[in-house]
Order: sequence, then structure tokens, then C-alpha cells
Amino acid sequence: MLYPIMSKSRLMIDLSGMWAFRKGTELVDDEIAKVPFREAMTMPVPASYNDLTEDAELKDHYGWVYYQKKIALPETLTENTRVMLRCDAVTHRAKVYIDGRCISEHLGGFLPFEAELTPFLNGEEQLLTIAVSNVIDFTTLPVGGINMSGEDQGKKPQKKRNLPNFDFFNYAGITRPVRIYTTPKTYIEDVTVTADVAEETAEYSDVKLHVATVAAGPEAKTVPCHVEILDAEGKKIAEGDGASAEVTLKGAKLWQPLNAYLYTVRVTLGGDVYELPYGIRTVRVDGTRFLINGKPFYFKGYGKHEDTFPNGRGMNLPMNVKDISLMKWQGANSFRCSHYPYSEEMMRLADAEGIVVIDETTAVGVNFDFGGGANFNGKRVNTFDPEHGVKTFDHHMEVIRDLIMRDKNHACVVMWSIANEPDSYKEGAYEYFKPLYEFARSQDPQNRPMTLTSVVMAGGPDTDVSAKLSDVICLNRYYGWYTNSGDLETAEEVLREELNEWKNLGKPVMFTEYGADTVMGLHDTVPTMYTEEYQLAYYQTYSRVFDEFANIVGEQVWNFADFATCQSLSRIQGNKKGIFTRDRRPKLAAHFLRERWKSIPEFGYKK
Ligand code: BDP
Repeated sequence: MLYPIMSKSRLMIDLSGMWAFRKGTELVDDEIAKVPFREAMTMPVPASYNDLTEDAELKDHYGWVYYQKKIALPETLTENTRVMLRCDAVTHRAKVYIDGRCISEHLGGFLPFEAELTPFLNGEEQLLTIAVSNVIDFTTLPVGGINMSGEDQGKKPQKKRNLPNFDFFNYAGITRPVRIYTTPKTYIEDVTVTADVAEETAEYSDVKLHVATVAAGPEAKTVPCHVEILDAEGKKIAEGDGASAEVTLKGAKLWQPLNAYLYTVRVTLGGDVYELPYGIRTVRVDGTRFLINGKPFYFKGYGKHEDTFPNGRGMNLPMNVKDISLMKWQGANSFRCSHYPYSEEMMRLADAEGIVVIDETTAVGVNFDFGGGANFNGKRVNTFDPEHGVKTFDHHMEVIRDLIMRDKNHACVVMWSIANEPDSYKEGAYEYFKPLYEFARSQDPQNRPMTLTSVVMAGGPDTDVSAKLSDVICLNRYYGWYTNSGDLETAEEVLREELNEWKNLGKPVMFTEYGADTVMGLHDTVPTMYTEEYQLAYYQTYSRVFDEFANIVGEQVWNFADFATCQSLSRIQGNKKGIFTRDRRPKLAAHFLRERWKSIPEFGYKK
């Protein structure tokens, strides 16, 4: 799905701002959308609603809430205008109404959806209502459990609430922009750009760009399509014709990690014009090396979250800029969109800043081995049990399809992550994941490597299905924290032992998580858990071991910053594994990582 832009042919109206807001119940009530709210609260869009009031009930609400806004479109729009409503992310389920009539429904809280408004517009002021549900269960991604009642365990029945089977607060609401945009009736529905690079290791290379345009609307079959390529200064350097246009660029500048260069692909289809920023680079796996532009790349950086105060998961542009700035200050070159697709604004920023991204689906919690939420009143069930296991497969397919559809043209995206820490060693895991990998591979026009991030319980190459399915082995490991707690000496040995097992697989291995909770300001002369000294010693230990292995192609620390979680004994007002605090002040280890990463080149670190 194309990112909404303004152009000669496209008008865009951003509906960000204050909306009327009402709390609902577990069941959706369509009647609410029929009349303007009375006695409503006011809520900003985009933002998660949970931390914006002092109401504990709203913070931990279970079920639907309603957002409402009056809209009116200028009379100057012509008969030839198609009017679209686009929601970038509504967490997790949405129903959209115009004057009380439901025009669209969507499941999944981190990917965009749109609905055509044209047939419902009447030239007057109209009522737009968006109902939003935060309910997560065994059918949704991310996965949750529902605490229906404690009766089975001899406890008093409890109020229904979400039990996230994942370690981040279940923020909800309209978390990214809602926009109205227009196109002509015959319009550009999609653009896919791929590049044949003649000399991938050079700074400049001859490149053949293939620009495939999907036209839609009444004249889609007959309308002419013209493609222009503009350089970073906006100068036209090449052009071509047709819905499947080949354009040759002489000496094109390649997009490089931390050294971005973006062209603009301008498509004109009849009366519609769309512009797409596009970075040219290659990516592939070769033996145990991860190649970007034909050169062995080393990932330095983070697993992140979209998590700030008090926005929750609400888009926070200033913080996105700050985060990239902090990463660059440290010499980091990459992050993973853990554990859901990030805003399109963040992806565009990463493109522009040369930050390398591992793009992840919302599949977190596909693992009943975690205590958390996915329990059946205490009974253990296999995650992939056909009867009682997760019912996420079809939705997982949809998420993969929509994620790749949204992000396929981004230069920053070098790998897709199909899931975070699933039960990748249990009976049924291979049967669940194999078709998802195959489907993902069939969807990506750039044939990027695929992975999933592996939990320690999945074991080594003999048990973890990732060994068979993934192009890169991504490990999440917490030796010295959840296991060998406080004992970094043993942790170091265990880590080394495990890496010796992966060494023979012949695939690149990288760390997508490793970390230790650290409360800013806690200090000790001897590294003790939760102190800044312990976090520092932890990262020194892991770094030492990583440097012994030629097949390790990267290190992404868990986490960039402290973040909100639901309450538990092991969480002190959230997860404290950040290298930065939630308000982005550096802990001791930030300086160590800075020194280390500044001395590691983007390319050729491992020979
Ligand atoms: C991993 C999860 C991540 C958690 C982290 C932790 O992938 O979401 O936050 O552990 O425990 O299991 O800090």
C-alpha cells in the first residue's frame, strides 16, 4: 500500500488533532457511531490513550473505545475525484463509520488500512467515528490470553482483562495518523521498484531500474504511464514508459549504511502523479556473510520499541529523530522493528539516514511456553496443538502480505523477521512456519533474507526450526541474566559453547537480543545485578565472545531504551534493559558500546 503523499494530482488532509473520545465495553456498539458524542473526553490522535489520564480503569481498559470527529470536504473537489480515508495504525481492531454506517473493519494494530469515502460523501459536514478494540487473544498477533475467570483455580471470578503473552505494555488507540487523501478516478494503486546493479561493490554503478506500476480505475487499461527518475537535487536524470518500465541509470550513487542516497521515482499515470523515494542497494547472504552492496556487513545497534511517555505507542516524530541521532552518536548502524512494524515515518527516516532495518511482523507471543498470558487456567498446551493451540496462522499470512506490501521499496529494510521468539522447537513448528517463509519469499520483489528471532528454549541447530528455514540465525539470549543470574563467568562459557554449535551450520549468526535490567543510578564496586556496572560487564563479556566467531555478523542489544510493560515481579515500572532511560539519558554501558561500535567498520569487520 502506497504511503499517502501530496502531489499535483493528490490532496491530503491530516486529521491529527483532538478527537472526541468515549470508553466502551467488551462488545462493540454500532449505535454509538450514529450521533455526536455528548459528555465526551478529548483525546489526541495519534497517541495511545492509556497513559493520558490518571484513570486506572482507562489505562487497563478491556474492550472497545470510540473516537469521533466531524469532517467536511471542500466543494471544489470534482466528479473525477476519488476520496480515501487512510488509517496508518489502529491498535488492535478497528471499525470505521461515516454518519453511523460502518464502511470498513480491520484487524491488526500496526499496519495501515484504507477505505474509499467517495460513495458516502454528501457535501455536508459528516460524522467520522472510529471504534477501537484492544483485545488480544489466541487468534490475534500479538498473542494474548484472556483471564476469563479464576473459578477453575478456586479463586473469585475476576474482571476480564488482557493478558499479553509478550513483554511490552498493551498500548492501544489510534496510534498513527488518520488522513484523507484524494486521487483521480483512474489512479496509481501501487509501485514496485527493483534494481539490477552492475557493480555492486562500487560507490557508483550503472543500474537498470524496473518500475512496475499497478493502475486502477475505469481507464486503468488504456491510460499511459510515464516514469521519471530524479536525483537527490531533484534533477531529472532518466525516464521511461509503460506500466512495466525499464530505466537505465549511468553511474548511479548507491545507498550505503550510514551514507544514504535517495533518488525519487516519479510515476505519472494519466492525470495521477506519485513520487517515491528510492535507495539503490543490493542485499544477500553468502555462506556465513551478510552482504550489503556485495560487501560483508556487520550489524551494530538495537532492538527497539515505539514507546515514549505519555504517548505510549503513539507516533512520536521528535523522539524518532532523537533516537536516530543517539544511534549515530554511538556508531550504531541498525535496529530491528521489535516486535511489530514501525510507523512509515520511521521507515522513511531510516531510508534517509542510512540506518539498516530488520523489519518484523506482529508475531510475538506465538509461544505458550511463556508463563504470561497464554495459559489455560494453568494447563500447559502445545502452541501448535491443532485444537487448543494458537489460531494465528491465517492472520500471520495477512500480516506478512501487508507488511511486505507496505515496506517492499525501502532501502533500509535488509531482512524480514517472521516472528519473535516463537515456540520454534515444538511439534508443529516447522509445519506452521514453512508455508509462512515460502509465502514471504514469494511476496518480496527484492528477495531479501528471512529470519525469526530464536528464544533460548528453542535450543541449537538440531532443534530450532529456524536452522532449516532462516537465511540468518538470529539469537535472543540472556545468559548472565535469566539464567546464570549474576554469574558472568559461567555465562561466558555457556555462550561460547552454544556458539560453537551454531558455527557448523554454515549460516550467518547474529544477536538480536541480549541484555540485563539496569536501574539508572544504581552503582556498585562489584558488578551486581541491576547496577550500571553489571550491565557494562555483561556487554563487555558478550562482546569478547562475539569477536571470537567469524560467523557472527552482528549485535543488536536489548533494548535501546527502558520501556513500559505490564506489571510483574520482575518489572520495576517497566523493562529496564535500556542502554538509555525512557527519556533517553545514557547509562554507563552506552559509553562502552559507543567506543566499541565507533571502532567497528560497517563493512569487513569479520574476515
Ligand atoms: C525476550 C523478548 C523481549 C523481552 C525480553 C526481556 O523478545 O520482548 O522484553 O526478552 O525479557 O524474551 O527483556
